[in-house]
Amino acid sequence: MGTNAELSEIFGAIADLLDLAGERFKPEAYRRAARSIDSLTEDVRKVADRGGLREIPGVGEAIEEKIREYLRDGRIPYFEKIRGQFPPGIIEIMKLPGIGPKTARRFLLELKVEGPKELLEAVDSGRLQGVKGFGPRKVELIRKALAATEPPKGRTPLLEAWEIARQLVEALRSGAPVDQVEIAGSLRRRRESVGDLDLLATSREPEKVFDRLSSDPHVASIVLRGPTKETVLLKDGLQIDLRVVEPAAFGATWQYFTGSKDHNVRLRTLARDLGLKVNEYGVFRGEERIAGATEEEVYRSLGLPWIPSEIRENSGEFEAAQAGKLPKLVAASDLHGDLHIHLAGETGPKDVEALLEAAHRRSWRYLGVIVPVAESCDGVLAAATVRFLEERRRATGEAIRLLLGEEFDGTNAPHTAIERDYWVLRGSAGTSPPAHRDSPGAGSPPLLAAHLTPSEGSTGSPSGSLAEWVDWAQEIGTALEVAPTAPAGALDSAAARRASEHGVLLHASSSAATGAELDRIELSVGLLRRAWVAPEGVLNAAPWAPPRPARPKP
Ligand code: DGT
Ligand code: CA
Ligand code: CA
Repeated sequence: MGTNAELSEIFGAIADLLDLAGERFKPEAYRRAARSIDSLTEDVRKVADRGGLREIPGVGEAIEEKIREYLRDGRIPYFEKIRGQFPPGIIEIMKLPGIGPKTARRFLLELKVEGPKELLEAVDSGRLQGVKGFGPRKVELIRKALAATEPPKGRTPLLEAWEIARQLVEALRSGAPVDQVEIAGSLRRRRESVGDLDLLATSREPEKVFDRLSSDPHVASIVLRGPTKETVLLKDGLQIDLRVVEPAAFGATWQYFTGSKDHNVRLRTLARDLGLKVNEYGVFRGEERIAGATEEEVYRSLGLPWIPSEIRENSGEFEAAQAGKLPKLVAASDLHGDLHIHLAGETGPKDVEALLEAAHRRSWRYLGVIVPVAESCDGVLAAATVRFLEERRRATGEAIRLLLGEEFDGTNAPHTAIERDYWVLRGSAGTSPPAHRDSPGAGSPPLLAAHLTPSEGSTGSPSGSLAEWVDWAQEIGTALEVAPTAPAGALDSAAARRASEHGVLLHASSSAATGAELDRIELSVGLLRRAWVAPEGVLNAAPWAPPRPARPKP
């Protein structure tokens, strides 16, 4: 910045601070000087050297002195003095788009608000309501201005992103003139975390689709809107990219925005070798579009079968596709049950009924509820729930078999209240697997799976010990569990791929505690698909006879 621009900025800031202080005429004098200095064609230092400062419109004795101070010392004490009279937070507020010093002064005097955080609290608690000059529109603008100042959000865990995406897709499908709405990007690839959310729609009226998105209650601010694209930020900072395209290009655009980047780069190279060009609008031979409406068409035009989105990472999928050896990946419809439903203290018979109903809608054959480690059936679960479970479990001719599993962390003593059907080992991914090969207690039911939690305090993947767990599971013939949230350091898709290649069965769990949460199993399935796992590699995908307590009653 040149000296002129710097000085002009300082005088502008002084004017704002004087407004904030409630001064009546001084602010305008400083603004006038700021404008004149900014539009000077000569460097202000030269003007000073030839003694011409007072010729600048708006520069009187007081301002001339401040310019000289600045040229001499690089600072203006008066500026520092008035700035020091205010809480720094109110100066931040004053700079927000659409607010300004006069409004900030009212916040300070009438509401005793001193910073952005308190202002947001005042907005949220309704304290601004009824204050003169702050109608609902203005309040909403203030809210969105405050939201835009929040630091950019880091990556969002898959489960969180998926839940919000499902709501937005539903809102667009039911509330906007769209033909098709789909999820793209890393969320469609079911990456363990997503940077931003990419959505894609076809519509003849993109404006209306964008209007629907921006008016959604989750949306805090609009970053940009063009003829085919809108970007918004949600209240928690997650960014949404929505594109609207014509149906003839839908497949090509969906393919392009699903990525990954590495997959797309490889696809473009392949096209070039065939004398074709591929971009987000289609596959072209010269000027002629030869594919674009569907993804199948796009891949077919390049001599490839359709490649499942979860494995589009340029990690072997092209070689497999070209050799006709793409794996048949497990799908949610292959599953026959879930062996890791969470039973917590509050879970009552009604919740179990709702879970059974949801399982029934999926045509499942069994549902395994797990008593978590460190919680005793007798102590935590209501007696009614335990009785209910017992009865349902023993009932014959049930469409869905209810099983009871118990978590074991290597130390907890088996509970006595109910008879369990199987064990699940809860192990930390950061530690070595237990030396013992048997499930707890001689003659007790089988150890079906190990559920690995991230090692405490770890952020990275403890790949060394994960490999040990894979060996262990292979050796004792136990499955490893994948959950809808794969926090850093737990069994992620890379580790699951290694395990599956070693012949270890994987268990796709929903970790649900309610009927509605059973849908989350789709994320575990997605993680298994990313891991290239076929139905044969999945414990709960086989038409499998659920384990029954084999031992005689003592
Ligand atoms: P994220 O958001 O970081 O979790 O990952 P993605 O894969 O969703 O990345 P994003 O949102 O930046 O872009 C979505 C897709 O769009 C990306 O997977 C591939 C495609 N794409 C975006 N920018 C480029 C690019 O510069 N070159 C290529 N080839 N593809 C791109
Ligand atoms: Ca993305
Ligand atoms: Ca994006």
